[in-house]
Amino acid sequence: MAGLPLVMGIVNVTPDSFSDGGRFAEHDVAIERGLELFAEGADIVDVGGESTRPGATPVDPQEELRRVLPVVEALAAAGRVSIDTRRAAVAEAAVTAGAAIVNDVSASTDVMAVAGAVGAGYVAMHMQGVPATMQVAPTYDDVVAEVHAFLAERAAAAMAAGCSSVWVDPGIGFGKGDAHNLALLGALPDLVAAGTPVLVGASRKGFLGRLTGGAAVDDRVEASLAVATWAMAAGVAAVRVHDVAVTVASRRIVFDHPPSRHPPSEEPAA
Ligand code: HH2
Repeated sequence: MAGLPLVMGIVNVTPDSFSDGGRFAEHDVAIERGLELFAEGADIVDVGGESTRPGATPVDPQEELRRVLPVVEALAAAGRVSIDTRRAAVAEAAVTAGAAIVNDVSASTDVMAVAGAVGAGYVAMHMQGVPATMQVAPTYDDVVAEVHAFLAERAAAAMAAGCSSVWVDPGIGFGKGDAHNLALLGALPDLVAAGTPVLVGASRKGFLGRLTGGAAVDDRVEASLAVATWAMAAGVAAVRVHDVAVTVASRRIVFDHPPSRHPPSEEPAA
C-alpha cells in the first residue's frame, strides 16, 4: 500500500444535490464549508456546481461557472481542490483558478485533455448513460468486467493526454442497480490490483438508503462510513465523502492499528 488513502470532502455549490443541495449554494457558505472540511482533515475538497443525481437535468455552463469559480479560488488558497465537472470549459477555468485535480464523472476525452494540457490530476469515473435517465434500467452482461475494462482504457487515455496523476472510479450509483453497486464494491481489490489508483464515492447514496431499510439521506452516515472503511481496507487510494471527520477517524483505526492475524505478543495495556 503506497501511503494512506486520501479523504476527499464534498462541497456542492448547488440548489439541488441529493445530499447537501441548497445548503452551500451561496459562495460564502460553500467556502466556509470547504474550510471546515480541510480543518476536519480532508486531503482534497471536491467542488461541484452541477448535481449529477439520478434524474437531474444539466445546468447551463455559465451558471456552473458562476457557482464554482469563487469557491475554487478561495479554497485553493487553503488546500488541494478538485473540480467536479463534466464540462471542458468549466474544468479549464477551475484549473486556472487553482484546482489541482479534475474529477470528471463522464470520463470524456475533451475534459481529460484540459487536465492533461496543464498537467493536472484527473479522475475518470464510469457512468452508464446520463444522469437524467441512468437509473431507469441499467443493464450489463458482466458489470465488473465491463466497468473495469472501460476504466483501464480511460486511464491509459488520461495518461497519454498528460495528466499528472490519474484515478479510476467505478461510479457507484451512476447507471447501476443495487446488485451492480455491491458487485463493484466487492471487486474493489481486483480494481486496485489492476494498478491505477482507485477512488470510490458511495457517501449517502440511494442504494445505502435501500440497504438500510429506508434511511433518509442524513441518516446514512454509518452506512457510508462502513463502505468507506471497507474501500480503504481494500486498498483504494481515495474515498469521496460528505462526512470527513468520521472518515479520517476510521482511517486512523484501519492504518494506525490494523487488525492482526496473529495473537498479540504482549498483554494489552490496562
Ligand atoms: N458522485 C457524485 C458526484 N461526483 N465523483 C466521483 N469521482 N465519484 C462519485 O461517486 C461521485 C462524483 C454524486 O454525489 P454528490 O456530489 O453528493 O451529489 P450530486 O451529484 O447530487 O451533487
